[in-house]
Amino acid sequence: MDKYIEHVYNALVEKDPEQKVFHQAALEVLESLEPATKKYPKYQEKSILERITVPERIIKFRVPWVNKEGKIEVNRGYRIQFNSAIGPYKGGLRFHPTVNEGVLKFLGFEQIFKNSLTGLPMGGGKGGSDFDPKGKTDEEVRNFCYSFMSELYRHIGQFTDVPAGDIGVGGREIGYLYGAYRNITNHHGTCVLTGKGLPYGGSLIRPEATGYGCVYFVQEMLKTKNEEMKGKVACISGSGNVAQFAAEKCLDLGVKVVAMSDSSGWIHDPDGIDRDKLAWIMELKNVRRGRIREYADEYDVEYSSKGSPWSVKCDIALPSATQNEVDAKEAQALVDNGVMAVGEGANMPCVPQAVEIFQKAGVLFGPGKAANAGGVSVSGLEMAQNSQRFFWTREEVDKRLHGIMVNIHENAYKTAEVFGKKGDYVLGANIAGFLKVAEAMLAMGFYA
Ligand code: NDP
Ligand code: 2IT
Repeated sequence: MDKYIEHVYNALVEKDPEQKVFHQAALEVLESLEPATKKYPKYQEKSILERITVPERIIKFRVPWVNKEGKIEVNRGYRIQFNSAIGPYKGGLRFHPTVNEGVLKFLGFEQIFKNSLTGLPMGGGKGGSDFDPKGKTDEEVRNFCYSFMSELYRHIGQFTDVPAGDIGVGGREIGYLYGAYRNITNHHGTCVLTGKGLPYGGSLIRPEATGYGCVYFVQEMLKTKNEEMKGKVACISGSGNVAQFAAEKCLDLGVKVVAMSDSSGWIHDPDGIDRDKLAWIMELKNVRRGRIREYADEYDVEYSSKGSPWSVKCDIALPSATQNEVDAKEAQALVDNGVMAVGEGANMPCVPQAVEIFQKAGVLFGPGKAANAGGVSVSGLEMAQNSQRFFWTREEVDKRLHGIMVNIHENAYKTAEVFGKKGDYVLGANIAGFLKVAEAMLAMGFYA
């Protein structure tokens, strides 16, 4: 490893030794930036890597709320305002028991480069809580969201920081959070959150955007090998927001989806999850809030709580659940079964060894910060529509989303080529995302 990169990485580990998942994300980015920092010494001279790896601000607060027994529970709340060189902080809120400062620093750090790749003026941020919405009543979730917002409201705003959803934060939670914001501040705040419901300022296609965008990105990767989506077989992990709409776009493009999962297990449907079955899954997950195991009972297919969907033979794998869900063994199984393309719907779902296995085997590998950038892109489009006090049609938003994903692909592909690593989308996306932010930081002097 280059001395400068090593120095920056070691400092991060030394400062916060327990933040393993953040170190992992930082190392991947730092290693791939080496050709850029060698080519442009100004980044080292102006300490850009030292600055970009430390959040501008971390807000950490207690969230007391009342459960259904009337007892007060307390969770931790966070907002990591990582980098605002190219625009207001932008990124989701995650509600999951595994949330801590290190997890949110990893996600906020990724978001800087992802948001830069979209071409829209958005900085990087992330937030959330170790609150677990699973199994809670609507009232409990609402109580929690109100309390969470009663601190967060003073740190956000259309020109400051614009949160959205992530794991455990979907339409229901955004509704409660927005309601709390309005109630506390007595104004609508133009665009203080994205992923809003349509009746109160949301954008068409925002719920679909991450999944659709991921499939558009894979489609672009396949084109570089003169391959098309039609007729391919896909495995998708997760059955939440990203997974559901990745599956829907696969169906639109003639791809057969044979596996999906949740945190308890996975189903294998060799006949394919068709539109009716997908609608059933959406109702199961978004309304009844049930488990994917119920699909196996309903459609008489195989369910397993052991292993993962990655043992099923497929052409396209779309890990869309959570970080580090695809290990080296699973990556090897996918390669042995002839996988052609992997698109990370989730943030960093493949461990570094898995990425290496895919790349060595010549599998097209689309890293999350490029492949799943569709969600935050349409969040940016939601902000644009809100600022105009106007809305665009479904077709208009989808066309813009598609255009953005094509651009991100081209940018990552060409950047990798320029830096001598043709086909390496990890390096291409990291450098392309970095250059814009670094130039903005240089232009603004050392406060940025
Ligand atoms: P959801 O909460 O809607 O769905 C998450 C899915 O992943 C569920 O099926 C969940 O299962 C599963 N899951 C969560 N944690 C684990 C775990 N530890 N092990 C196995 N499965 C797990 O979240 P999203 O679909 O919004 O997010 C999925 C991924 O996509 C995350 O990595 C997120 O950061 C990323 N992402 C999301 C974007 C968005 O716009 N929503 C944009 C870009 C990236 P269960 O229900 O059992 O918990
Ligand atoms: O990881 C992500 O890009 C998101 N959760 C979406 C962020 C957003 O602001 O829409």
